[in-house]
Amino acid sequence: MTEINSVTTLTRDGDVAIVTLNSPPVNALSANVRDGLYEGFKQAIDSDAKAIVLICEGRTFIAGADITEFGGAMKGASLPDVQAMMENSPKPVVAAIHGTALGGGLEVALCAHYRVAVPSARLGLPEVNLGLLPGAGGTQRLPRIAGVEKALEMVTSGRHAPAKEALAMGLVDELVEEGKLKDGAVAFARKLVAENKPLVKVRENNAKLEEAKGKPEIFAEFRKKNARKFRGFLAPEYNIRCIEAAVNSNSFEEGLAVERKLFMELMTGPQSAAQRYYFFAERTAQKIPDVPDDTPTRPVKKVGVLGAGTMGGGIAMNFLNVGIPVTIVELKQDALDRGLATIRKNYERSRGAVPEQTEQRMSLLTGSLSMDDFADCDLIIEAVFERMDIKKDVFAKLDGIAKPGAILATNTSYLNIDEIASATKRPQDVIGLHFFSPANVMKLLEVIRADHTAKDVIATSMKLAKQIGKVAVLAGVCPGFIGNRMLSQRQREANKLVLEGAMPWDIDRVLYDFGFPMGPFAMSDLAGLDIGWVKENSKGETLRDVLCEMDRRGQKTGAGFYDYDENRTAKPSPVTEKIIQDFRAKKGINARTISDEEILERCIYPMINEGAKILEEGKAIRPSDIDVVWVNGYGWPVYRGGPMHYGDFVGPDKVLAKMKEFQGAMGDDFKPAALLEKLVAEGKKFSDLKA
Ligand code: TC6
Repeated sequence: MTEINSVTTLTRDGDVAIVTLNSPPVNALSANVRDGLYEGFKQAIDSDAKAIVLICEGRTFIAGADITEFGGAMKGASLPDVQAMMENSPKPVVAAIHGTALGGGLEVALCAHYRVAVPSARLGLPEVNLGLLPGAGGTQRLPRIAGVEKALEMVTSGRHAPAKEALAMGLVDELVEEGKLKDGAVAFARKLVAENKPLVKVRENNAKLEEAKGKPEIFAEFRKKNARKFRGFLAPEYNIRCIEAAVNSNSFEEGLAVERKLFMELMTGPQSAAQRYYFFAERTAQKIPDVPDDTPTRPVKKVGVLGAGTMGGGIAMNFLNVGIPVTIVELKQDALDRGLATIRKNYERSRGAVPEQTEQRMSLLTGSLSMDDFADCDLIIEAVFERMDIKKDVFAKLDGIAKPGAILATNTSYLNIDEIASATKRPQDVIGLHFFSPANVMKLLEVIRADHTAKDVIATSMKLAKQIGKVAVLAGVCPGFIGNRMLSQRQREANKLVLEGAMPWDIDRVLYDFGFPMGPFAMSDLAGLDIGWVKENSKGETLRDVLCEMDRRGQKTGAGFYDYDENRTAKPSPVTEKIIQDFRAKKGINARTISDEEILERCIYPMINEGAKILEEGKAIRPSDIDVVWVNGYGWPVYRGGPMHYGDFVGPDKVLAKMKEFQGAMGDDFKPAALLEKLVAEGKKFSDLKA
């Protein structure tokens, strides 16, 4: 065995040389790995071996470029040098793939002459999710193997294709038995030598590109079909342009030059910076300083859910999906029947639904009318009406029913969890698990730590969140926690702006153009204006009161802030406009023209300011956690990183100056957070704050 460097070895299996990488956690292409590959291949080529296998130790094949190195100075062998060394090898090179071959990892594998993989492996070019494109020849080689249409789909979705599909695409040449990758790859390499197979260079294979030449409609249609999905993002369009260049260029090198230029543009732009920041933000959110990774967790083998409404049902589905049995309890038989039927319907209607799977999941679900049936549950989540007296009553009862050590969770979106916990004699077992509606779809889970919540309860909740496919963020107890607390700032300003002179559709348009999937008024119409509205208490004092009284309750009644046609297409409503004008007149407000810039600043800066208050009160661990909440739970465009990243992008000094200006003109809704003042005074940014 030759040790090439700290992460690379060169060994022999008879006449086959084996270059092995071992650079945990994911064998990313750091300078060290590139150096090891370059030198390893050089020595293998110079040796008397007849073929060369590239394989990785640990959980995965190369999972991509080392993202932590982006933006810094390039050190070590360059990736193109490594690729050229492999591709020009006079002996067959075989990449042996397990785990994932992603991004730069797949681009390396595409410079091998052949690829083998175990069935559980996945292959993809996910750079688009980092606001990038595969800048090491991926956009030029993938269409040469998989064809233009498949390549377009792969690079713009970033999807990880399973090995079997990769085999069908031609990305992989042979599947080898799970657990026997090295032997399989060596045997494959030997066969190549014995049969004198050609050294296939993907770059020379133009047949699939020829098929797409002179057919610009392929690209036009692809753009049109995905316009909504790609809206606001630069990277998908740049990826498409690279594949267009592959088809239209006169040589591989010409296409490669386009790829390199567009890659650099993305790499140095703000969108990719935000998306790369966000990649690490999501992973950092899982780290809780005083609850280390090795904190013991409690086993959760059975879950209880109180309330079979939309929320309770959605919550239950998360656990059924991963094979955890659920007992769901309702007060009345008809509500329970409705809840169970809705869960079944959701399964039956879901994409790719398979009847056996639906039955299997439903078989894990037990409906009951008695909370006593929670006695054997390890975790009980209540999703009942948002009223403190009701919640306290529920928790007092759960205290009497739940087994010792069971976790008692509330799905409240704003109530004080310390107070809820005080209804039990085991506040250490009480935690908030704030799911977002629809709970079986939305990725975000706010995990709320109350004063007495035990560390192992937090560790268990974070781990369980990952198991059910959620992105969990830890928050402290405060009204609305992280997400809704900041949302209320935006909502307040949006409502004020309407009174001052903007129309709901003006505000929605500005926020939509910023990158949100919809603005606050379209959102209200979708959710229903009458959520939490009680007819008997309505005094016609707010716009919402008036609209609800007129039975304009949102999309479901065909009208709300907007008018809707039969396809639910929203149109600005003259009725709403008149109501708003009357409202202003009644209050003696003279409407003024409000610029788009003011709308954006009024809606967004108070959110950033509130985020700063949340941080100074210690209700979020770090600024990036707040960003994870907003990207996953509220549709904040990931290419803007999140509100706190955006605050840094704009500049905390500019946010502070505007808050002061607004405060002077409109009062203390805009009172700057002490932390914001402090950051500006010290010339710092939110990203300088360490947890
Ligand atoms: C590219 O290749 C561009 C090429 C152009 C040519 C110039 N770099 O996700 P996990 C860390 S762009 C550095 O929790 P999993 C991660 O931060 C890249 N670090 O594990 C975490 O660290 P921590 C294209 C990375 O098993 C640890 O590894 N490639 C990288 O749930 C474990 O990660 C991608 O976009 C990296 N590339 O999922 C793939 N990747 O423990 C990105 C991971 O200190 N990676 N880390 O917190 C993934 O999608 C997933 O990590 C995974 C493994 C599917 C590989």
